[in-house]
Amino acid sequence: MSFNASLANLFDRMSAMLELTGADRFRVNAHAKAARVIRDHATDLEPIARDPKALTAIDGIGKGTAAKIAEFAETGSIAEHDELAGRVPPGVLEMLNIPGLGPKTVKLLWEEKGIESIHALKDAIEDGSILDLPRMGAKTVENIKESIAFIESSGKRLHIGVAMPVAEALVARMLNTAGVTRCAFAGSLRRGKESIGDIDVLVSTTDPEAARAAFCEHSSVTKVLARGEHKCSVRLSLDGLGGRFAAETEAAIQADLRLIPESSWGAALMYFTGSKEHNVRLRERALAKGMTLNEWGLFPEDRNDSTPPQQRGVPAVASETEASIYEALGLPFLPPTVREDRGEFDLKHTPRLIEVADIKAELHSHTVASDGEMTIEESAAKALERGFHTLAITDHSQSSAVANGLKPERLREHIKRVRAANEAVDGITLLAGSEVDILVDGNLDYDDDLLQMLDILVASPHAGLKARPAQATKRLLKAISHPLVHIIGHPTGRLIERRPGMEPAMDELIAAAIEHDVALEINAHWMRLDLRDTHVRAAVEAGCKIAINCDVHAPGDYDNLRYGVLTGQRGWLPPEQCINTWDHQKLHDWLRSKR
Ligand code: DGT
Ligand code: CA
Ligand code: CA
Ligand code: ZN
Repeated sequence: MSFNASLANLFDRMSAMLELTGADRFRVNAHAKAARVIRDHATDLEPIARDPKALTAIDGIGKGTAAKIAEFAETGSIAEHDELAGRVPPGVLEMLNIPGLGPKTVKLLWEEKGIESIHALKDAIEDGSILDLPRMGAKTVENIKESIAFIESSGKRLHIGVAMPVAEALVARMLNTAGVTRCAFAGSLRRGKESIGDIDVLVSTTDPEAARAAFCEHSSVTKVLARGEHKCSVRLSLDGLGGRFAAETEAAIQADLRLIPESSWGAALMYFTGSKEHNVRLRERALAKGMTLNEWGLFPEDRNDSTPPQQRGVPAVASETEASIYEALGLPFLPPTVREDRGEFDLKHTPRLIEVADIKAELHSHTVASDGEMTIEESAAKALERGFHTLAITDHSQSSAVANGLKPERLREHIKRVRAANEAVDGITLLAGSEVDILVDGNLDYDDDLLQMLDILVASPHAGLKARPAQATKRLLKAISHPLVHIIGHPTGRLIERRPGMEPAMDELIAAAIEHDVALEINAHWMRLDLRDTHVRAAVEAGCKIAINCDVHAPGDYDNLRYGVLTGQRGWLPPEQCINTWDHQKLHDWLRSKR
């Protein structure tokens, strides 16, 4: 694990342990915030760990946090953490992973019943002794039991590419149900996160019972976890859904349906879209303006009443649309993909972020010549359907033997074939390129005279992805500085939830990419999404060119584009900074400038 990731985990654990030991809110939140800032930081903090000035210059890191980072770099641990860990048994911390079980309840179980592990919790449920606790009814206990079973059976987050089609099918089904006037998904999925804990669906309807039935009684539902007046929760089977990689690890997902009065639609959509951190900031802002924000609406504040305003018939200042609430709070409309409390509250206008419709070229694709499923012509037809003006054919290079990489002789032949296909096909320009392996030493996988013949060169790391960060940085910097390289493909080589990939110094790569006029790729495949959102953000701020490519192997891969675009949006990517949005002339001028 990287320095940043280990450190962030420690801060997360400290925050949880502080909460469990009854520390004040402020300390709990400060540690959680530090964890988030460290995890999201695009560059390795280790080199500056002993430099308090450099650390506190980072937004969200104060003196106290900086001292703990230095301590961790120095000793490999943090005394405060070890002290807390001496007081909180690890099994108690583990109980926090059970969905629906918050710190308050875990604390109660621990202090009142001496329950110190999930195992002990299961025993207390089995023998019924858990029911002695205040506010612990049979229903609550049943839910906890279900949740334990759920984390024991899966517990994993789902790839966005698996969850999205399921959510869209759900929404379509609800919209086809009698009485339904509105339906949308919210949560992390609407924010376009790379992985999804559960699917959150909101619905407005004149026939609540029909909506509940449509949601809970569908054939894909394997278990109804709750069927209440305002909220239903189900577990869905994903058999047959989700594409190439889904089946083995991702068999089930939970989905929640919330029934929302139409007049509160905007407020509910805002609340359940999150992120939680964004919501906290919104509520603070409302309070500062003398108002109260909740999932029902934005209300004038009247502190002398403890009943929520909507229950007293207080008219909302705004509630029907998200835009009206942002406006009443003095904010521009903030797109869901930026709602992470990562600086969006400083925006003066709604940012124009990249959209799928902006993309005009695919610059990374494979054909039957290496490990793709389509011929050059078949892939070109798909790209044409999407309205692209350019498709780059970039089959694998010789070292990628498992992917049937092309030996120099075959590449020469292939270049001729692409050029001939380009002559034969109307309406689109086909480029003869290659996805050239960046070898472990940073050299490229063909000689320069052969590389020079290519219209476009995507250089990607495929092997040796466990290299130490310094090694990885050196390797990638060498490729970036190669004068014939246009794009660095999936720069870290990570696979989400399966392989961490390399952890190069992203700031150095970005600076070098700018210096050498190279674009860094967001690989749109939902297993990769590499660059990841935080890397994109750093690259965008520095002014680095970005490519969004589908790395096409099969016809359906063109449809992954939206996941790359969502990742771009989460990095605040404006269209003009993405080379795939450029018109034909501009793109080809740039490509030729490197020949
Ligand atoms: P996930 O499902 O883990 O990928 O992440 P989300 O963001 O979809 O989280 P989820 O499903 O627990 O809740 C959906 C949204 O509801 C979340 O983004 C913000 C809102 N929400 C849920 N619980 C809280 C809370 O305790 N406080 C606040 N402010 N918002 C919450
Ligand atoms: Ca969710
Ligand atoms: Ca949820
Ligand atoms: Zn590729």
